[in-house]
Amino acid sequence: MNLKEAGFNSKLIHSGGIKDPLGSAVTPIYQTSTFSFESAAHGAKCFTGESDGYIYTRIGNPTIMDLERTVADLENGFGGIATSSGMGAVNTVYMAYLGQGSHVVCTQAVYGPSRSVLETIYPRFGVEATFVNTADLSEIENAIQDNTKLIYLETPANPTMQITDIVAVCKIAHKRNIPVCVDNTFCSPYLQKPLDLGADIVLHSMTKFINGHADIVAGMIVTKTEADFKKLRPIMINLGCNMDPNQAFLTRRGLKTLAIRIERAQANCIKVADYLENHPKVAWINYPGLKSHPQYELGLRQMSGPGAMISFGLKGGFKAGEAMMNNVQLALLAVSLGGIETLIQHPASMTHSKLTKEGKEKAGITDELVRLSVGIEDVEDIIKDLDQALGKV
Ligand code: LCS
Repeated sequence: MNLKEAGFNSKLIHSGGIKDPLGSAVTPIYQTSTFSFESAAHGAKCFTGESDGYIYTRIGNPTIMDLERTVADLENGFGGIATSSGMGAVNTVYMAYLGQGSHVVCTQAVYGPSRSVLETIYPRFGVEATFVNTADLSEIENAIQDNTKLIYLETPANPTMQITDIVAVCKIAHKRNIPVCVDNTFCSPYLQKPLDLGADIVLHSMTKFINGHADIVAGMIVTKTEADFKKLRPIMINLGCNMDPNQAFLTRRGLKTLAIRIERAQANCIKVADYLENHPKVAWINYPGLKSHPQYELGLRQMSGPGAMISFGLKGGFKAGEAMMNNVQLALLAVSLGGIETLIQHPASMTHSKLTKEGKEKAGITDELVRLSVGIEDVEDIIKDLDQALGKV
């Protein structure tokens, strides 16, 4: 059967295509740093690319390649480049497309470090960044300069859940030959396929939904074209932010259940969002599955489901949010997201704490904002836990 034509769930289980010579049903962990060549001539051919043999794990490894091919298949892309972390993927993209004298337009509410590296590290190398509300297309149009080399989107954005219209942004960018990269961490390819919507590059913190078990830190870049793949892969290899075979094995295992995990977490999240929206102590809530979300219609168009992430504010502001976070018993007070367990955290003092005060304000990361990643526990227990914690506010 041609897996390219198979359904998403079949791809989750069977994509990868690394045949083990001993018939192992699961791609084994090739825990090796280096691979022996059949001859000196074979080794030389591996280096020129005339042979596709393995050389050295930083350059390529069967366990890692199995995962790279799988995620590329799920995203309908040309190829995948696995990285040691989501930030490894983000920086590989920045390094590949940005250089002395270039400019990037970036969603203003993105994962804190994806933004703060552009504010603190890249200016040293002559890279300029403009952060805009990418939900407003005119802000993107106005921010584009002659030297803009990349448009970087995160949608839904961490932690505001703001949605950017990928199709519309790609039209604007491609008229000017600017590539578009989308951080698809909050959705995973199960809920959103940016390459199908016109993006050139998609990346993930696989630490989140793709692995889903809170036991791995990992990243992935998928490109639509061979040209972008060839531009990015050597950067990852030479930066040394490659994945490790063990990490790849666990991520590939976690990925097999992506669809059923997201279905369950999302079903829980819809009920939790409904509960929070109707709670008298909740001032506001951002969840793409609620009609009150300002881009509810756009979410329906570009995502196949609203996902399992919520941000909200309590009427008592930060003090109330703090009291709630300090009183959860089932949920963990922890950063990260997209795992099987429910997590609650405070972006302004945790994941986005390195942003400037002004940056946080403009991005809508207020002190009162609390972020919730809904897990796959029994939803009655999640709600009971939030209810008792809110009772102590
Ligand atoms: N992109 C997004 C959207 C993220 O949420 C994160 C991590 C990254 C990239 C970076 O990935 P990492 O290197 O951690 O694998 N987000 C985190 C968060 O919200 N809480 O803790 C980590």
